[in-house]
Amino acid sequence: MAGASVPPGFRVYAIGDIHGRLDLLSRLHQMILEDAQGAALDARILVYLGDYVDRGPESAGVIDLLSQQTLPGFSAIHLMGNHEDFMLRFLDDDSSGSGWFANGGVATMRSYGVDFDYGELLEPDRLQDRLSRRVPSRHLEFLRGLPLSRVIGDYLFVHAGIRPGLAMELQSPADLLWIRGDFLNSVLEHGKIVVHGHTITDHPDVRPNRIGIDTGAFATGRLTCLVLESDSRRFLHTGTAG
Ligand SMILES: [Mn+2]
Repeated sequence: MAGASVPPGFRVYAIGDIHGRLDLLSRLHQMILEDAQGAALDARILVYLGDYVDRGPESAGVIDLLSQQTLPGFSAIHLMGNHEDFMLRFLDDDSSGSGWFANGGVATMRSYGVDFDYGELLEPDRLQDRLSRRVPSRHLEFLRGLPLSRVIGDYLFVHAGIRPGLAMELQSPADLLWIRGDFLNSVLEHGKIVVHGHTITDHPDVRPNRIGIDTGAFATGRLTCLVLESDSRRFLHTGTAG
């Protein structure tokens, strides 16, 4: 899709998977503030692509920051990632615990002050109870209210991707949160350029029909932000190129 753009006067900062790295998020926020300073803009929009929790050490801190005020002068869109879905499912149904624990959920529980030894992972009902008492209602409201996708101009923002060839209103939440191969390998035009996280690449994965910006921040220290303005694209990153 040549010439894809966002509306005149808009600048969009789309941020990839954070996974508990409050340190990197804070650094990136500072970079964004400096980047936007003095620019003549009608709208400065932050789009967070989901996966705020799990794996990294400060999931509770990330949710606390995102669920409070946004950067001054910006509006913010927070999308749901599959890891927020994991966490909410566990809080609703302890039988889903083992899948979440194996995918970084243990780090999230610790970040909420729920400490345990590994034997206790076999008693998910007790851990669910302890976590429920530790997660502030403001965090829960934030998590439960996250939308799955948003469109701005010629771009669609979503955590994982979309099922190629299917209209947006027919997409399943499971695909929007989880899809990989069928989306990543597709060369179909989707009507919009899809900006997504979920699947880690060393560098932003820029294709004609999609842009992946999950650079594995929790392990690499490299949190990536795509900056869109008019028909231009550029990137901000924390950490060093590697
Ligand atoms: Mn992720």
